[in-house]
Amino acid sequence: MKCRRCSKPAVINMRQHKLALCGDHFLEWIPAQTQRFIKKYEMFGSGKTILVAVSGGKDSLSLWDLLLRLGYEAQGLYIDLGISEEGYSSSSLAKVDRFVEKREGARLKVVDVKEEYGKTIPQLARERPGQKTCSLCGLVKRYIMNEAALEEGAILATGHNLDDEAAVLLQNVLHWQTGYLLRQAPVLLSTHPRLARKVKPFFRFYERETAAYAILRGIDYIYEECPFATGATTIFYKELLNRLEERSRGAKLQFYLSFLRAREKGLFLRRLPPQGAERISSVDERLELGECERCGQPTTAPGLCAFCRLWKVAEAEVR
Ligand code: Q46
Ligand code: ZN
Ligand code: ZN
Repeated sequence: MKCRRCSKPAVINMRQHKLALCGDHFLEWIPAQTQRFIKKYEMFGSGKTILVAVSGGKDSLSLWDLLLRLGYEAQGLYIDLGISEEGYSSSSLAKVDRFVEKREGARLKVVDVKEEYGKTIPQLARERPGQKTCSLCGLVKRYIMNEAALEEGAILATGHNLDDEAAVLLQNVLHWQTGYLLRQAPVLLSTHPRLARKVKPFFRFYERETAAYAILRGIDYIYEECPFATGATTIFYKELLNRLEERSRGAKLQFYLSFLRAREKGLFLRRLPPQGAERISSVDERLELGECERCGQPTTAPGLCAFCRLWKVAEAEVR
């Protein structure tokens, strides 16, 4: 197969776009597309600080690399979860450190969960056999990412790709999780002074495209999945979607883009009973956001937010 732009041998064929490209043209195409998505979805403008949450994997490191190349003020955030199983956390941090060493001016902030809060994620999970490790970990990561972005006065960017987003969408649709569907978007606005704006500039790229970018750019990333990811339901949904994609070119992209269009048209808005004048409100709007008594982050629960409740119980157990 030949490159559509120069007829050299193609290194990637993106069937959903009917576009095959050689390495050089692919390395031009990815940044141009990313820039287009940043503008189209009004993610951020130049002059803003972007905090890229990096795990050592291909998506997040590629995103950081690309934003730096595009000239954005992009800093990295690595959360050390203390996963010693298969040396996961230390190997992933080593990849991030290598990445930083090679890029002059790249600034990295590291938050060590054990140092900050007293326990690693596996320790925390072992004490709560009824809860899934990934749910605990997700809660901790989301909280730390938000705090770090607020501290830096930055917009938080994550490397989620289309395969990640479509898998979560499928999961949410199968359970008709309207609350989650309402909050699933490439841009999450800051709806409270203690909530950072969150963006996903890679959300329209297939996973194989971000992997190809990392390889062609010579980015050394951690190939192994986190040991706790084995058997995770998202992996199963990704496989299902890949089977669908094999049968129907572009199915994953269409699934997600059609969802965004439906969301924009108000499919997930709920009409409330008239109060004076009838009005339409989102499910989110109806949730009263209070502030956590301990950390001040917005929460729908009275008293402490879920993160502070988690660590308060952990502290009580230590005593
Ligand atoms: S790091 Fe954490 Fe993931 Fe590992 S424990 Fe689960 S959520 S799988 S992206
Ligand atoms: Zn070419
Ligand atoms: Zn709190």
